[in-house]
Amino acid sequence: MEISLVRGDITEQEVDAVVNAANSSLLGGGGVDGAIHRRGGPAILEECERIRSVSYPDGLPVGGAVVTTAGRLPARWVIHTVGPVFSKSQDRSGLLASCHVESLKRADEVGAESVAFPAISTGAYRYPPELAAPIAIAAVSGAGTSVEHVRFVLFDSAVHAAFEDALNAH
Ligand code: AR6
Repeated sequence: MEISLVRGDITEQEVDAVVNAANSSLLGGGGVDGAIHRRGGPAILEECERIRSVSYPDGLPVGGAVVTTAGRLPARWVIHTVGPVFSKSQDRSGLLASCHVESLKRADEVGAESVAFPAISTGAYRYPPELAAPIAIAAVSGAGTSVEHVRFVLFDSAVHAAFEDALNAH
């Protein structure tokens, strides 16, 4: 698998699937989630609502992932995952790793060969990028997936630098 890093906007990526840093409701929010629903249009939300009512009436658990259409985005699918909120007193790295592994399982199920990830949990969920980046890189590298290209799409320079350090150290 090839892992690349770019600075940019996840909604503009021309890949098979983009990953959404969602919340358990799957009904939208700010950050990556807001941008994906805004640019992808209502088809994504409709499918999320259906998934909620059929499979996850209590919400998608942290560390889980589901796949929907990408609506009007250049990608074909959106994989929605729920990252952990950072905690100083509890190690939630396993949940953050699970987001990546489960997302790649959904990608395998639909046959996506290229997947773009944002820096899950490093925004509203306050995970320090220097902790999140090595977890994300290790989880993706060890996932045992058929996905050939993983692209981390980082919005700001500090997060990009943290991922660059983690990739170099891996
Ligand atoms: N493209 C790429 N990265 C982005 C974009 C974008 N368009 N917008 C923000 N980022 P966040 P979380 C970066 O908050 O921490 C939502 O309300 C951002 O700078 O999107 O997992 C959900 O509904 C940060 O580095 O996700 C949840 O309630 C990273 O993406 C909650 O936020 C993740 O920031 C999830 O929080």
